[in-house]
Amino acid sequence: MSKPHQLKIIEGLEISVFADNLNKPRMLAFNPTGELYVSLPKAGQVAVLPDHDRDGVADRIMVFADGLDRPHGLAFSGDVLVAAENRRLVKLPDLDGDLKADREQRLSTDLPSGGGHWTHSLVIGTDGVYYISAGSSCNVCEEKDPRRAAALLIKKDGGPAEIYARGLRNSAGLARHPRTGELWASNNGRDRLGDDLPPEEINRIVAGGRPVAPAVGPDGALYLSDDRQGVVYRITAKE
Ligand SMILES: [Ca+2]
Ligand SMILES: [Ca+2]
Repeated sequence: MSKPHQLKIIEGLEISVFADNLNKPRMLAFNPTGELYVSLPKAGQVAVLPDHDRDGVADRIMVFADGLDRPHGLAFSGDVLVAAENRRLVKLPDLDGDLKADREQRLSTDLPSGGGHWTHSLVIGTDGVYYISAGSSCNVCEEKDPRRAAALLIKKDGGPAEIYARGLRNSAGLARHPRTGELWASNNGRDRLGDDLPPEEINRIVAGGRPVAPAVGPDGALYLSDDRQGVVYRITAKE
């Protein structure tokens, strides 16, 4: 485990551990009935963290899907979980609602992979299309593959990944504006200059032009994953 770091939180908010002992947890997504899903790329799994007694702590950690290739981005299309793996985009329907995926439906096998920045984040547009981040293949270089350092688009019914926006070195965080539907993307800058350099940016992606992601729960709390500590935190307003 890497060195623990000090968490800082602004006045008036409270942070607590929602779930721990997770293997490098990354992206979070809530299903329509309020269960939290987390991707565990190193384990090749997606886990679900139900909190049915609503005490602000996950009741247990359940494996929802296993044997995946570095699943990272998660999003719900209705009540069906969609996961962006290293090369593939897959739907993982849970037909009987037992919090275990029953089958795998392939949407695309066209995600660029190899080199650095293998994580693909995922957002589903209001029109059902899939927006997927594809980071650069290297730290600081002239990127040769035009589909790297980009946001990609896959049509609702699946198929090839087209370029949607360029000039995004590594957009680990993608989000859709709840009212306008516009895509917003964090951009992680170059490595090895320390934690504070270069200053990072958040981009609003305009059509034709451009944390680890948090998730808001049905209880109004904010949930954040910390892959270095293996923890999902829950943030609420102080009573
Ligand atoms: Ca609980
Ligand atoms: Ca099931």
